[in-house]
Amino acid sequence: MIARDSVKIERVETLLLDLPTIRPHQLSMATMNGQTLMLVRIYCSDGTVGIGEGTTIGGLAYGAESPEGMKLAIDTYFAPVLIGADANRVQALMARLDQGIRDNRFAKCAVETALYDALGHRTGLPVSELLGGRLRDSLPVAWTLASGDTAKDIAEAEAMLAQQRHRIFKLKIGKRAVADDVAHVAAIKKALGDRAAVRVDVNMAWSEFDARYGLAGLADAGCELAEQPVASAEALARLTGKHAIAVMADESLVGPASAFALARAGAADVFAIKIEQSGGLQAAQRVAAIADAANIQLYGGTMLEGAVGTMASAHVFSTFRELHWGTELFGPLLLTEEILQEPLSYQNFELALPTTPGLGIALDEERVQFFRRDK
Ligand code: MUC
Ligand code: MG
Repeated sequence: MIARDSVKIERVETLLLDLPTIRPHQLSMATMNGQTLMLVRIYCSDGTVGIGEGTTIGGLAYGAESPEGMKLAIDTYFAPVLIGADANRVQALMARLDQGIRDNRFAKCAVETALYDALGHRTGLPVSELLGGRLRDSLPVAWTLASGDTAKDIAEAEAMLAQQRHRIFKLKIGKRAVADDVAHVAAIKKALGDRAAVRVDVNMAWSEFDARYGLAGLADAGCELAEQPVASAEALARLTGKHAIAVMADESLVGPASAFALARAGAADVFAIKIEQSGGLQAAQRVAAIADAANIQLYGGTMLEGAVGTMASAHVFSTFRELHWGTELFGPLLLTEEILQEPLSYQNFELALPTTPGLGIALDEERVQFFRRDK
């Protein structure tokens, strides 16, 4: 069935869900004990409903948008642009939103996800097909070790290997002295050996001087990749290619223009592409195109989204030609509660992509209402 051009957007609904995490998740800038999902639902005149999600990490600790702020922005500024508009013209709608609303990349991503989900239900196609077509049906998924304790992290990694859930581990460092962090990473790599890949995320915590020393130590310890060791793109450029460890940009990568600047400066071996940081699904594909042109390898990143944002990311990442470093789409596994009718499928170290229309997931409405903040 071809999408009809008379379908209008009738209603936009936003809600906040507070869900606990399975353990405290320690990053250099925040410790998370829970995650807030901002869900958006777009109701269309043909009866289709699309869902999207916005999240962040540690309130305003990671980026300029909070879940509460996304909700307010969508209710007040996005909804009047969307209501009455043609629901089939996703590109045109996103262009209109970009024209009238500056930044707000996370909120735009949530809305674009909902528009594509609805379009998928209308046309019978998965979101990955609407985005040009997938190249893979499942994606490797890394797990983040961030308990703050070396022995606990090793035990957690062993459990993940035994369950065949993850064999790539990203260690959150940057809170302790550099030498202590290097020792922590070395102990974990030594315990896991060739059974697992070990990478780190410093979340910008190091000075350039710290990084010169830290990257050398990490490379010696067998750590294969360091994500955003320093804050500035200039310092990233000076560090890239200096040690036998790949340097990946995360916080510096905030959409296509930044991707172009990083590529031109030679500031990373790898891009951690996140759909929210990019400003949406198509924007993430534009970032991937710039990486492709610059021979920069790709990693599918997360803002610790729940199931909706995770599946939107998976559909986008499945369309990338190259995905050398896999993904970290484990967000739903960090939460204690399920909000889908059918949980996502994590098996044999990979996340499976549904072949059903839209995102291919359905919310469990009772659970959504139960965890809703503003009942
Ligand atoms: C980040 O900085 O990459 C991704 C995985 C994780 O544990 O935290 C996020 C944020
Ligand atoms: Mg990161």
